[in-house]
Amino acid sequence: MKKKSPKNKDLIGKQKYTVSDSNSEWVLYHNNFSLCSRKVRICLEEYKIDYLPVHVHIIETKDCENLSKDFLKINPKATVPVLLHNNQPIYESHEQIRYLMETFPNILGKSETVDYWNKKGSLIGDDPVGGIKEYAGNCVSLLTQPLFVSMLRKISFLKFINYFIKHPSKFRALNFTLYRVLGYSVFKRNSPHQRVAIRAFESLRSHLTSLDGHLENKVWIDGNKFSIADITWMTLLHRLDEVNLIDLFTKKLSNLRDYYNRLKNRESFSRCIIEFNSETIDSGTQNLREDIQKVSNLKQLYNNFESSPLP
Ligand SMILES: N[C@@H](CCC(=O)N[C@@H](CS)C(=O)NCC(=O)O)C(=O)O
Repeated sequence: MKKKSPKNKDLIGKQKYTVSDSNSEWVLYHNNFSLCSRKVRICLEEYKIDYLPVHVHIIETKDCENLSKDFLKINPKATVPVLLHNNQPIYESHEQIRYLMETFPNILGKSETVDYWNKKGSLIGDDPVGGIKEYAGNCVSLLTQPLFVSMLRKISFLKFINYFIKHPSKFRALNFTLYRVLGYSVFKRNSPHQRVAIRAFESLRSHLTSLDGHLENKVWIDGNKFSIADITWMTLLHRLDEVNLIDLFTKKLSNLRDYYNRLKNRESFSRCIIEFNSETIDSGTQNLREDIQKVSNLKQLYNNFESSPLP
């Protein structure tokens, strides 16, 4: 096996070296809850590609398997998903999807519209705050913070010591440690986390309003043809459902609401999102729903969303 341990922190796209000696042509290192993993799983399903799934726990789902020596050889940045094609890694979910589109150009439609909305739905960069005006994926990632708090509550403090020491992104590790230590009080009035969440909410509302306008008289983003852009937005809208924001966003956006209902009826939605749900995910989302009603810092954050002025 040709092997080289990658060092570069900015690994993006397909690499020339191999990181495993699997017999499967396609291997996906993924996590059941991770939004980017869901996106690539759905893509592989829609393309009908046979692949070997390798589940990797991340701290919010139980453990830090992504920080193990073995996984760091697969991805030194410690993130999922990682797609291997003939054992060569492809990093970053939007690159993995682009690679699939280029490898199988005739399966899902491609057009400027698809590119535009797919890019708009992406999560780009290590710090999501920078890209909220451009990317809805970055906004959704920031609006997931309350769910992270809810899910991390059950994880022991001891695991966070290992997490903080080993994680290659100290910024990310610090944030997650704060969620565990401070709980929902990270969102208290005028805190940086509260301000960022409100900015993300407002930017996302503007992205969703544009999408709602675009969807007028359309079944899918590119008209009648289901595309990669629909996969991207399927995962984003579902995440907004998980954080109890979908009704608030779609209340006045009926095209978007109907579109999300169509997405939920798609087989890949059940097979790649719902069937991968776990007790941790279900109890995290359920507890968040209850906490929004009763935990003051969280309740106040959601009240702020509701009363935030329209652009
Ligand atoms: N931009 C990356 C983001 C990947 C990412 O942040 N993955 C998260 C899960 S959604 C992760 O691996 N988290 C684990 C950790 O950082 O410890 C992509 O699109 O693949």
